[in-house]
Amino acid sequence: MELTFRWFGERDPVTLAHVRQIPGVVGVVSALHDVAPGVEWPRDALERLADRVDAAGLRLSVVESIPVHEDIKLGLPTRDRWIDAYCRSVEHLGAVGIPVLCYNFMPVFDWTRTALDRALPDGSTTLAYDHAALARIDLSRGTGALPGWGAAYDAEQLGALLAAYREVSAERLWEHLAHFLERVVPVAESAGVRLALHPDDPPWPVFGLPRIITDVAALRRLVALVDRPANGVTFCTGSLGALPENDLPALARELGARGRIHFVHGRNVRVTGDRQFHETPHPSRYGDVDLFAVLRALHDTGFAGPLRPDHGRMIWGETGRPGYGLHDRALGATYLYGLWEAISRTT
Ligand code: DNO
Repeated sequence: MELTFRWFGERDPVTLAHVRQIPGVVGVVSALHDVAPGVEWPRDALERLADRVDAAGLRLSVVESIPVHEDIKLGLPTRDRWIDAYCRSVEHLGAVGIPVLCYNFMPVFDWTRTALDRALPDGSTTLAYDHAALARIDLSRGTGALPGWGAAYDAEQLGALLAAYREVSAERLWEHLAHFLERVVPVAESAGVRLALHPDDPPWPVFGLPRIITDVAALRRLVALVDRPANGVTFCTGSLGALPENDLPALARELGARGRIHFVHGRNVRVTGDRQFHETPHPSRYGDVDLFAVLRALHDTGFAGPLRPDHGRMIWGETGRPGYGLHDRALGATYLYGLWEAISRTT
């Protein structure tokens, strides 16, 4: 296992110097954050990013993420042009020596929460989701008010996208994913890049949009779509853990044994009701994810890829990018590193 940490580039209040001081962390997970979705990533910009990370005494282990253009997910006639651009970006990753690409196939919205500052009894704040609260979010003015991630749409763009997706059932979205993977997986394989599809977060439809990468059956179906080693997953314990029926250790064992887990996001959640959860500190006892059992399953299957602590709470008065402060993620990293050491030394 290679312990890594997400870094959002020069504008991130968490610096590479901070990351370098977290025990056990050797790799960085990052991206080019100023390229428009769909556009080919310039190789020289990737080289500069990798050099910057090297100069800090770390390595660029994973790109998270290259966004998949909505035309690809919608299956529009223009999609093959965007897929070509995606393939060129994947080739550039390979040329620069970045071995893993984390991406997602969620229509319009990436990870979604209904609160970014839910207070926990210990005085920290965390990210929370409640499906009933989601239904009350007004999208008529675009995504401006929505928490959490990069893409933003004004009212007109969002209205057009939501209307276009009315034609796309879950099965159609699967077909569009297959079309994408049939073209990108062979390119990734030749370039020496492993594709790691991130599960949908949360793992159910939001705002009437289909979401398909949600559970054990979906992940099995995904790896079978194009049955090649380069077609794998990001095993995100927090996303998958929001659905109580997902047996995470068993799934880690199954996909790990097949060599299809290319990246791991370690995070914990407490499920508080139907489609309702909040994020917790990483250690197993605080949430519903048994991270010890997941890591043991990964270890048993010989997992040697990158793992990063996922979202942290805001603690010790820190302010910053929701889910991506320094302190609690660093505690998470140390916890995951400690679990891995204990498992390694006792098996
Ligand atoms: C959230 C992240 C996601 C992830 C993308 C991958 O914190 O895990 O935004 O980066 O879904 O494409």
